[in-house]
Amino acid sequence: MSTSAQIGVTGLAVMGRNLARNFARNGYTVAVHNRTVARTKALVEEFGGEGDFISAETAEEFVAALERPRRLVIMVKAGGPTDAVIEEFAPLLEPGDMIIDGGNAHFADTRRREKALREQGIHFVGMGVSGGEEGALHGPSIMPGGPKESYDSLGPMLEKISAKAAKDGAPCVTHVGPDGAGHFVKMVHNGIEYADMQLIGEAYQLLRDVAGYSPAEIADIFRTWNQGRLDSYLIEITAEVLSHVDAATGRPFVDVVVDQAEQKGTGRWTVQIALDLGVPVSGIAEAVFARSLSGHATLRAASRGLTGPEAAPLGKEEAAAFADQVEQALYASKIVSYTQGFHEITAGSEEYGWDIDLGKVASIWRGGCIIRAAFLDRIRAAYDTRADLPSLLSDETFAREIADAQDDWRDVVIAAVRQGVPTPGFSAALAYYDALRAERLPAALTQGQRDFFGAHTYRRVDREGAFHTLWGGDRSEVSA
Ligand code: NBP
Repeated sequence: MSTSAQIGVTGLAVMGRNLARNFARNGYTVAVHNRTVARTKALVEEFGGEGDFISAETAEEFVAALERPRRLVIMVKAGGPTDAVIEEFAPLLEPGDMIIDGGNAHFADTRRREKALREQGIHFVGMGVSGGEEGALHGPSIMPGGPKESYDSLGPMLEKISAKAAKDGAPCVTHVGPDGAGHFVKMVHNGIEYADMQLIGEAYQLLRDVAGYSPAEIADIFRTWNQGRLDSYLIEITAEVLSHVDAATGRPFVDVVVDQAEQKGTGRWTVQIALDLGVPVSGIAEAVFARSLSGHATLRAASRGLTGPEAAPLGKEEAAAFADQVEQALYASKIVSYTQGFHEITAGSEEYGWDIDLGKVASIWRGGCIIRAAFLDRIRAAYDTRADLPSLLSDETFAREIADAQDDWRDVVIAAVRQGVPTPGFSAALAYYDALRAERLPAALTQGQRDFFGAHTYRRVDREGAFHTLWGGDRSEVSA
């Protein structure tokens, strides 16, 4: 047993405990600490055999157990508790030591904390961790931000405990960028996760209501899709959930679960920040709103009597053909939601001067995290080919795939609208695609209206400058 630890973890609920075990299983000596001492004791009693742990009951003991420069990971509830823990430990640390916040912090909090600790010479690393408790134990996708020099010392340890991409064994961790970059990227990851799940949900609903398949049949369809370009963790677990039968009733599990989902934390932040940055993340926003709508039980009950088309399930052959079309629509919509998510990362990177490497971001999401997907290799390849790609849709391969998918994508949205199946994700993705490729948008009319009611001025297509039309007078145009 060593007397000094290479890393320490404070906050030993599910995430912290498993992260500490992961470090220990990888040969590091880990100091462990928790506000309530019982959790520390339980960890060492249950899992002490997995590696070298140094158990600390007080903050002073914990800090004393760490080799220098100290690496201290905080895994407590995000928000006030994280500030409380930083306030407790920072005075005990020395310049050059590192505080690593692995919680789900808002990136603005991370920026604030990094700035304050930098003034004390302490390196603060805001570290996004994805993959839940299983990931924390067996290998998460890790998105650390903070000073580059801290990564020189911390990176090799993170590379050891992180997930490894199935394709090439590369560690799913990289130094994302300064201060809040890591937590920002983790936030957008979660936003994309919301969109992915919404699109999968819409595909399921269409296969059920329009094609007339049972959950078990739909599970088989998802299994087939998982062999192709949609190969991903979320498609895989969707098949598992859909094929599960409720033991108590013998009914499909999905039919006995209340159809109300929560929307909180990072998914919502992704949309709020996108609004601040002026980035259209309509697919992610629709996913957040769809969850929000699902939770309005009273409103939904009051609206059930509203009229709409009756579902008329397709015949067997038509259903199979429709399922193929839904795969196309799902894939095309997925490309759009990743396009939007990467746009938000680009905008954040520009706004805060983070210089984020988008190809690397795609690369570290290939293992450990919820959105891990074969598809991310293609995104990485797109950014490797051209680092300044204006949008994923500008990549030749993705553009061609969307071109191939689009007739089916449109047919699916038409079928959904005709049959009254809500597909806000598919529809928003298609509208985004059509808006981007449009020669002219009605924003010109919007500008005319704004100039009419508020003299907000407009620009012209044929001349530089700002102009105003004298709407209340002779309607002549003046330079503004
Ligand atoms: P929780 O988010 O449930 O937090 C519980 C931990 O926070 C306990 O160790 C608790 O100590 C500690 N804590 C609290 Br609450 N207030 C404290 C305070 N004022 N001072 C010191 N410690 C305090 O734990 P979790 O689910 O393991 O998540 C940890 C972090 O990881 C969170 O930020 C979470 O958002 C993030 N995260 C979670 C997941 C996931 O799948 N769960 C995934 C990715 C990231 P106590 O034992 O004394 O009460």
